[in-house]
Amino acid sequence: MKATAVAPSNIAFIKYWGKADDVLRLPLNSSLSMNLSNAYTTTTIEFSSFYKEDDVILLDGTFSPNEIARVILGLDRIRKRADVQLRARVVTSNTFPKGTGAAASASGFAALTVAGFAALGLTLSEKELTVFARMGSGSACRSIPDGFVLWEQGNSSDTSYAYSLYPNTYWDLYDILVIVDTTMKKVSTTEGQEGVKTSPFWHARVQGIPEKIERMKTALREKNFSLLGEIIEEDCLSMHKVMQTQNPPIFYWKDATQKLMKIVKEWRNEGILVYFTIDAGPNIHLICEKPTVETLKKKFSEIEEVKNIIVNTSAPGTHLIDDHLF
Ligand code: 2P0
Repeated sequence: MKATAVAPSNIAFIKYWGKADDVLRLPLNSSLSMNLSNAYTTTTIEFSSFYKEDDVILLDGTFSPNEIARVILGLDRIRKRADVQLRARVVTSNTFPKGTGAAASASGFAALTVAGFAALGLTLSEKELTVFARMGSGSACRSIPDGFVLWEQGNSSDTSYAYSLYPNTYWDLYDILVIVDTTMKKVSTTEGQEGVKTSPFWHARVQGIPEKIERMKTALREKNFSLLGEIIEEDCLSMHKVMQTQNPPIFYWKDATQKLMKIVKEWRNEGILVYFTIDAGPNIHLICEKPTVETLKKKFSEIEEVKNIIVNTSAPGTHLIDDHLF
């Protein structure tokens, strides 16, 4: 009754911001992402009558009481589906610290879902696994399938799920996560999204998403990097415009973030093909193809605001391993 899963975090090229249903975590729009090879969570779960209550441990940090409660709710959904009452021990570890701008809730709930059902001996379809991961954290559903993933908005729990458009081996794309600030964000993504409809721009953004997804699919199909990059920046800026015009407004960027955004444009003018995207935090993801990675690494050494980088390529989805954490 023990299983261990490894789940990648993912970076959204077209982003999820705002829910149509807060409890089921149905999104206001479809989103599209790439799994990250060097930002992942490993989770071991054991269900046993030996445990009198759920025990949730993060090896490389501490969970807040709210985070533990959210994990236990995830365990409850798994128990209900499997029709068991057993309590569990959950031990988890991330390759990246919290607050770095890689989504720990995405990889965390993907790993919890896959390890949890496997530990109970239940085999679910990939689609159903993405539905359960989504109820833990929306973006987690995108960490279960391989490589380049589409999360269909849907209009019910069963129709809002994620699937792979292309495996990770399809295109050697890179995401360099550039850390400029490691302080924890003050507004969680769950809280932040509650105010989405107070922005006068949310509806316009959501309305434009289906067309943007079609353009992104074309860019992926044709491996057209500049088209892909343009859409990535366009959607990042449109999401942040919504965040910044909510009431109360949320401004995740720091001076260093904006400096990097400008520098990326200058680099493009110099002929270096790189585009940026930013999630709910100050750190910035630079998207490029393989030949550009070394050039960028040299450039970063000249920018004092760059504290660290995590170089990711596209990764497979969540999978089970035999090497347990306890
Ligand atoms: C994304 N983000 O698509 C966007 C970009 C943040 C900015 O998905 O409330 O942590 O757990 O469903 O999944 C963050 O949202 O929110 C997110 P919940 P989640 O990657």
